[in-house]
Amino acid sequence: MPTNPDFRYKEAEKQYLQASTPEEKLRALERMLSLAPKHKGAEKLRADLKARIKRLREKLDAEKKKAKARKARAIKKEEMQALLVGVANVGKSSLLASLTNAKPEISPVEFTTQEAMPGTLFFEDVRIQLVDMPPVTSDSFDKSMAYNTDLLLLVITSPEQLQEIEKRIEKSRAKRLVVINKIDEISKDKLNSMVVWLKTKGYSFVLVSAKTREGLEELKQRIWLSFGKIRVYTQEPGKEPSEEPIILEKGAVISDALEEIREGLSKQVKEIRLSGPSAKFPRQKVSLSHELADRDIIEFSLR
Ligand SMILES: Nc1nc2c(ncn2[C@@H]2O[C@H](COP(=O)(O)OP(=O)(O)O)[C@@H](O)[C@H]2O)c(=O)[nH]1
Ligand SMILES: [Mg+2]
Repeated sequence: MPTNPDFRYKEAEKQYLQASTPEEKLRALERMLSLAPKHKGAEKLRADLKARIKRLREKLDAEKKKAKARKARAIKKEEMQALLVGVANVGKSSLLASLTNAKPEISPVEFTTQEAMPGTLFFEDVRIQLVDMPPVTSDSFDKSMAYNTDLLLLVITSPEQLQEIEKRIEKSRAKRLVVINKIDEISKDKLNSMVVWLKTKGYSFVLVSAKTREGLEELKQRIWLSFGKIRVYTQEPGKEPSEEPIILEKGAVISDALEEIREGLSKQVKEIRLSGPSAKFPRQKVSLSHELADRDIIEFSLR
């Protein structure tokens, strides 16, 4: 095995040139420094290596910090989540600002939104997580979020944009609701032809203007309905119904509601009385298998 320091230095230099990651580059540079000649004539070489090592270390540290921050900001999906997706400048951020408590940056400059931003939409006793997304055409658009969400709000101002969006999210199984925004500045003719086209394509859609707020109440309603869930309230004998409903899938029965409150609760109830849309009359006595409807009120006593 050759022990010639000059030969080993050349080997390390070769590793440096062939390195495929910054980490490998850094290791090779450190090795080069340890093998570099120590005499006075090589001072400049050693100083140069040290400077390159320092720069690379700083770059790696900065990248690590960024990755960590990105992870910390990752949005935790709530029970009901809808994403605002679309190309640049269609008014996604404006819609988030109009529908929720969030304060995103809104601007006519394209690609203003670089990162997903969540807000909470309060609608008739329920809270829905609404997320403003970077444009689908940008690198910062996180496809995995589109695959894991419940509802995609496809925000468009012209029909071609819909194909542009679908190309990028076609594999997502989430429900879709098309939101045509800026109806305050779209001509009647263009709007009519868009409506006809969406109908033939079988899309559900809503017409809105984030600017004039036209259609926003209907949009909220349609968002809630898209989840296909029901709200059920509980009531203790002689008291007011609960303010926060239990959210259940359509088709849920009384025992589902009780188990949602506390595991095992359905085995402890003595008597159940039901009021609301699915009851024949207020405080009707029902069994655990009674199918619930939106806005039902359950009253129960324990054994
Ligand atoms: N006329 C009109 N302009 C809108 C409407 N919604 C948003 N804008 C404007 O369109 C531009 C882009 O809005 P922004 O919400 O940042 O779009 P994003 O890129 O999709 O998030 C801004 O100048 C908004 O003021 C709308 O309903 N009508
Ligand atoms: Mg935006």
